[in-house]
Amino acid sequence: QKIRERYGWTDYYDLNDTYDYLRSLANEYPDIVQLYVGGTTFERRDILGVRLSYKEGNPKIFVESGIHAREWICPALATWILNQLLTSDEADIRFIAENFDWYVFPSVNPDGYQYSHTTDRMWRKTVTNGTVCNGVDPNRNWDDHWNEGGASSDECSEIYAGTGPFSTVEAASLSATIRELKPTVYFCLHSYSQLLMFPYGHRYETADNYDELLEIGNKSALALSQRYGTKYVVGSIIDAIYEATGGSMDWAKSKLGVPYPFEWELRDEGRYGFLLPADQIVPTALETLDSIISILRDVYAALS
Ligand code: PAY
Ligand code: ZN
Repeated sequence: QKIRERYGWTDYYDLNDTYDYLRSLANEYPDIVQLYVGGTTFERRDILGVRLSYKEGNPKIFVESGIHAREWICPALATWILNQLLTSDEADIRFIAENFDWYVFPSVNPDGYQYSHTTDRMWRKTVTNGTVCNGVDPNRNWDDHWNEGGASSDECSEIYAGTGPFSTVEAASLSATIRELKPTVYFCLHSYSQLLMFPYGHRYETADNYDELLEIGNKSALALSQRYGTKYVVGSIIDAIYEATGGSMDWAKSKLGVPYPFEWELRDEGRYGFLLPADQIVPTALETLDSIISILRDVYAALS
């Protein structure tokens, strides 16, 4: 059976199906969607994404989804958004589709994502052949205040930062792509906890446009809550959840100067946690898109 007949959002799909779905979009919409290889992995997979663009000269949005393997709602949400951008008639969705260039990577930790499907559903990190333990936390391996708190030098830790900044091929290669693209907006998708966060995860400084990010974030969380009453807490990573260093969003902000970075910790608050039932994919996606639209309306206004 063809992927387009098989793939949907009432179930979770593994890496091959997710990548096949991206390939099918590039086939069906060749003028709008092109495959984009964002990097490579320890097991020599591509970090595959797509560029979606309706016209020249738009500001760029980079969507980094699934950096943690077990957060399955994230790749599902990323492909759902692509489908909406391509097929929806709603004015708000057409607006964000046509006035931004989207670079969407549903699973930036593809080895880990596949491992979480085949071997260990609760896998978080990358896959490596470590000396004692497997994997690096790919959201602690970026070159910004690397391993300066909320990260670990213990190979067996869930928040193992690696042997140095960008020691993983995943973070190194993906960061090179992001540096080349220089996006205006950087979205990270994680689960769970229902938080909308922005930089920083460290305690050394606050974002240069902290007040603006907080205001945009608060409006966005309000927009998200309108549909089903889902409550999100808004704040910097260190305020909203905990200290964490060497994360991708902090790097994008401090080293690339990306003005509008946001990160969602999607549903839920812990009842199901990473094992969010598939019948919550669509409601999660709908409310999250409401919050994305709110942010992008504000960003568009701020840029014009
Ligand atoms: O930079 O995103 C950050 C730090 C916060 C996240 C992290 O630890 O990387 C938060 C956690 C995540 O999504 O990975 C939250 C979940 C519930 C967890 O695994 O602790
Ligand atoms: Zn995560």
